[in-house]
Amino acid sequence: MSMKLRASHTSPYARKVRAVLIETGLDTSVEIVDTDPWAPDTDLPSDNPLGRVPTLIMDDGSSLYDSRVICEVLDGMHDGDRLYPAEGPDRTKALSLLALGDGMCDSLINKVMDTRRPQELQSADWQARQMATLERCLDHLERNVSQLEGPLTIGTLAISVALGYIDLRGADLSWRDGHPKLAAWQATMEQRPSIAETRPPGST
Ligand SMILES: N[C@@H](CCC(=O)N[C@@H](CS)C(=O)NCC(=O)O)C(=O)O
Repeated sequence: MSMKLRASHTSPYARKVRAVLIETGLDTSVEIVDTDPWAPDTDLPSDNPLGRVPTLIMDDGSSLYDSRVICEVLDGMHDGDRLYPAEGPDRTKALSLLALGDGMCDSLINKVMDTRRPQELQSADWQARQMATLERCLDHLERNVSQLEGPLTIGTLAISVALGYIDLRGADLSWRDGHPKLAAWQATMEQRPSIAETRPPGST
């Protein structure tokens, strides 16, 4: 084992990569190195100038980021069914779902980071905008839940991870209320080892 994944337990982007490692059977080939990107003395920028997790350190010491690139490169390293479909409508659909899942995480992180600022620097409007985006995405997924059916892709994994991130950081949304089809879909996803074994500590 010589590849290393710099990741934190709570990062949804890192969770997506860890789920891909399990789905592809590559989890035994990559060592997870716990990294807090917010620690003032972190050496993460020496591997990734963005200073973000996940960052994959390859055999030759070179680094890969961000999560979408890491997932696609890992997907080229195994012999099973591809999580990134070949060119065509299936790929377009998978990449769109991937963008939706990642974008939902972006919005929730934007909101959470704002709540961590001193009260006088916080913006209620900004926080409300992020939550409105999230609600809109949840409603969209509920209406289009059939898009999530079919073979597992990087897109459906990303949506499942995003819903898990709402359980961790946006539990007050009670997203399952009002989104019963999406909740049922996620309950099935939660049976998969890649989702069950990567659940962030402290999530519902
Ligand atoms: N688009 C990136 C997002 C990565 C990201 O924002 N990671 C967060 C943790 S959840 C981070 O490391 N933030 C530290 C920072 O922005 O300084 C990806 O998909 O990998």
